[in-house]
Order: sequence, then C-alpha cells, then structure tokens
Amino acid sequence: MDLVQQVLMGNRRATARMLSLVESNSPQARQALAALYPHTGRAHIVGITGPPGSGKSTLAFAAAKALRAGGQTVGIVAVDPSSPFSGGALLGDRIRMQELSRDEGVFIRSMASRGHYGGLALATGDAVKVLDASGLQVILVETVGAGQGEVEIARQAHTTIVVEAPGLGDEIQAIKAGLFEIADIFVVNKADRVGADAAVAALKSMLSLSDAPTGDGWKPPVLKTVATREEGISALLDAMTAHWAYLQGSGERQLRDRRRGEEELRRALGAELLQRTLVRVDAQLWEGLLEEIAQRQIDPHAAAERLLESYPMLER
Ligand SMILES: Nc1nc2c(ncn2[C@@H]2O[C@H](COP(=O)(O)OP(=O)(O)OP(=O)(O)O)[C@@H](O)[C@H]2O)c(=O)[nH]1
Ligand SMILES: [Mg+2]
Repeated sequence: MDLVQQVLMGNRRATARMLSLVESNSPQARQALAALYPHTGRAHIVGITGPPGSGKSTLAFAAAKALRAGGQTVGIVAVDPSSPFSGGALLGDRIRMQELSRDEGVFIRSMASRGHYGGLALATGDAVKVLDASGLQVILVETVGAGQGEVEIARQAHTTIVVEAPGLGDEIQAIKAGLFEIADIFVVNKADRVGADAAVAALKSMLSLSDAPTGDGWKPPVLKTVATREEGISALLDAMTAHWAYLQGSGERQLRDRRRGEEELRRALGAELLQRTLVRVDAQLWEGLLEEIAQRQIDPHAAAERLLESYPMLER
C-alpha cells in the first residue's frame, strides 16, 4: 500500500512521513498532495492565536483532551519555535503534551516558523491538508498572533479563537495585529488572575462599538478560561461547535472555503513564479540589479519589472 493510501487509512507513522515529505516541496510531495486533496474538506479547522504567553498551547491541550473525551480525533499544528510542542516547553506543558501524544486519537506536529517554500501560511495549509485527509475530525492550529503571517494562518481556519490574558493590555495589541477582525471566539485565559473581568468587559464594549466583526450574524462570544485547571473548556467547545454549525447553516462555510482556496492559489502562484524566475534568471543580470538597487539607481519594483521583461512568459 503506498504512502497516500496509508495516510487515508489514518496510519500515524505514514502521516508523520507524509508531513515531512510535504515540507520538502519535492515533485513527489506535489504528487502526494494532489492525490490527498480530493480527500480534504471534512475536518473542522480551528485557529488559536494571540499574544506570546497568553496560554494558547495550554488551552489547545485542554481543548484537545476535552474533544477526545467527547470521542473526536484531534490534530494539533503548532507554529512557533517557543511553543511547548517544540523547544522551550515548561515541564508542566511537556508532561501534558506527552500524555496527549500517547493518545492514538491525537496527532501533534510542530512547525518551525521560518524557512518554508512559499512562506509559513502555505506550509501550514499543506500540513493541515495532510491531517484533514488522514481523517482527523478537528485540527487545532496554534500561532502567535503577532505578525501578518500569523494572521494569514488564522484566516485559513474555519473558526478563529483569539486568546488574551488579563493585564497585558492585549485588547489594543489584538486590534493592532488585525486579530479583532478575524476573531470568531474571544477567550480571556488566565481568569484566575486579577483583571480578567475587566478584560472581558473591555472586549465586550469594543465588540458592541464595532459592527459584528464578521458582519454576518455571528456575534463572537467572549469566554473566560483557566487553561491550566481546564476550567471553562466545555463552554469553549460549545462555542466551537456552535460556530461550526453556524458556518454550515448560513452558507458562510462555502464562502470561507472559497476565500481560503483563492488565498492559497495566490500564495502557490507567487511561490511558483518566484521559483521559476529564480531558476532561470541570469546570475549576472541578478547581481547587476542587486547592485543598482544598493546604489539607489533602481527601486525593487522597477527591478522586478525589468527582470520579467527579460523573460517573457516564464514557461517551464
Ligand atoms: N495562571 C495561569 N497560568 C496559565 C494559564 N494558562 C497557561 N498558563 C501558564 O502561562 C504560561 C504560558 O502558557 P503557554 O500555553 O505556553 O502560552 P502560549 O500562548 O502558548 O505561549 P507561546 O506559544 O510562547 O506564545 C505557562 O507557564 C502556562 O502554564 C491559566 O489559565 N492561568
Ligand atoms: Mg504556545
């Protein structure tokens, strides 16, 4: 049985190998992704984003555990080198992670945040497709809600959870980072800390000031959790389920799938064009342009146009 078939059967070892293959972006990887793609589109993709240290990983653990208790299979993709799924995990988180990763119904994958062909969002999207095709029902994607890249990833999700913690003035950060617009559910985590109710009130008043961010009838709830004590998790799961049902019932799901498809096509196109240009460009022409840019004789946009004029129709 080939690797694609094994992944479609939900074989964990094959899924891990497929994820590594897909990250290589080799021609075999492309073929495998093409074969898996018709089997995607079933999983509920949930983005968990928010400032560093707000408790995203701990919340993802607790949510995954509760989803498992409800009989669902879960994939977790963590996009951040400092995540507990990779490098700087605290002992508590590492123990929770090991407990989860022993569970046959949970698949965990951490991704470096740098060095991906076509950028982080494209690589994360491909990893999610593999987990989706392997039959996992809910896929949690954790990103630090700091940069545009991370917001792009959160936009790929069906449901985006924006996590905040009291006392860090996250509300303003969230707005600045564009998280406010993409949030389907707000979570004030670390509700055992002082200031949680104030953070909830601040978010609610901002929501009431703004027209519903999604403008489509779904009003993002503002929930309180204590992820380390797994408190407030069942309300979070209820909100995730309600939003998923809302997306199906309102037709919003099709719109979002289409929007995601377009964004992925644009990213894949950009990456492919860049790749084809770079393998064809004459090294001397390239170096010459870099020099002119450094000497402020040409700006990068004009340089790009001149490059493309030198290679009409970048056919294979
Ligand atoms: N008091 C309290 N601490 C919490 C809670 N949730 C998480 N923490 C702690 O906060 C710290 C950061 O938690 P993480 O889950 O790693 O936060 P994160 O948002 O994933 O962090 P990055 O991935 O580095 O951005 C850890 O020490 C957790 O144990 C909570 O509800 N209350
Ligand atoms: Mg984390």
